[in-house]
Amino acid sequence: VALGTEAAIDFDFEGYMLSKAASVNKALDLALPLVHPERIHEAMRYSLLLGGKRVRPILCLAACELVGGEGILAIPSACAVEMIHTMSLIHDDLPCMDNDDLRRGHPTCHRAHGEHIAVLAGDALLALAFRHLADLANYPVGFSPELVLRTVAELSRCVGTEGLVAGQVVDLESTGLDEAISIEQLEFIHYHKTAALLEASVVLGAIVGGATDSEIVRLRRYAQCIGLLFQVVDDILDVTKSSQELGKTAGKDLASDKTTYPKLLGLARSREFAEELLRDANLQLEGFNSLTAAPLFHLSNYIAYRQK
Ligand code: GRG
Repeated sequence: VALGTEAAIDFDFEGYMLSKAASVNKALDLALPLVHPERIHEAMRYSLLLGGKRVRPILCLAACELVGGEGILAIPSACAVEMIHTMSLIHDDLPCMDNDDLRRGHPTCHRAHGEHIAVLAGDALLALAFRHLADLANYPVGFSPELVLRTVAELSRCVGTEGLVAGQVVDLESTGLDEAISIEQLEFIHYHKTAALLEASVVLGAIVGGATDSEIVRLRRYAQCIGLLFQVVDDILDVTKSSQELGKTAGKDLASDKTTYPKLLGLARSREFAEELLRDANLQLEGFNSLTAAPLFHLSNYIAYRQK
């Protein structure tokens, strides 16, 4: 793979992920104290603080440092993107959407706290994300309000009908249909449901880190590639995992009514597509310092080669 420089090879990716996740967890804990009314704050803290790989906040911190910013500047953005991610998971799990019982190895928010509280916890996390992001008290004295405003504009765009909500609506509309949806529709869903927030995560980090417009263009493209890559690999793993479990050649996903890449393209072509997306993602990192690009380079490889 391109960019396999010595610096990138030597990089302790696991240590990096663990240490960044720890600083994000600390900041999230402080951003959401257990105050009155306790019941709602308990539910919000339950979903926000209990597990999660923190991929989005780590992308945000890594992008900030990549463009030469101090990581600390991206902490409010990192918290905001994780709050949005968590609220989207809470709402996605609700009985009126996916109706899931488990999330991150624990009962879903509505299972643990009741449906009415789960809806409100999601709403409140959405509001808190923007409140936290826009509060100048969360930045060093004298930090540019204009940059903060740009992050608010970017994040709000990725949440609504140009982002997460659009992806979710089209996904819901295409569930339970008799025939498979087209590759264009499948891509629309993934670009909006998954890639949009990954994109906002790197772009927010880049903005507060002082990125140039052309750096932002490249990082945006990087995030779109890894967002789609995440889903293509997910679909491939679904097939290979279940065929291993069942001892069959065709896994559960090829038989279910959900449209997936292996269903539309076949397994071999889906693997090739994943390789293309990985190459394209890493190509965007060329031209940056390979030492500071190492975290993002390893993150895309981790997404591509993960086994679960
Ligand atoms: C955003 C206003 C608003 C409403 C929500 C429900 C909804 C609209 C959107 C659904 C978004 C969704 C559930 C997308 C799937 C994203 C995804 C890839 C989740 C898994 O991410 P990981 O693996 O999970 O990073 P962890 O648990 O590690 O954080």
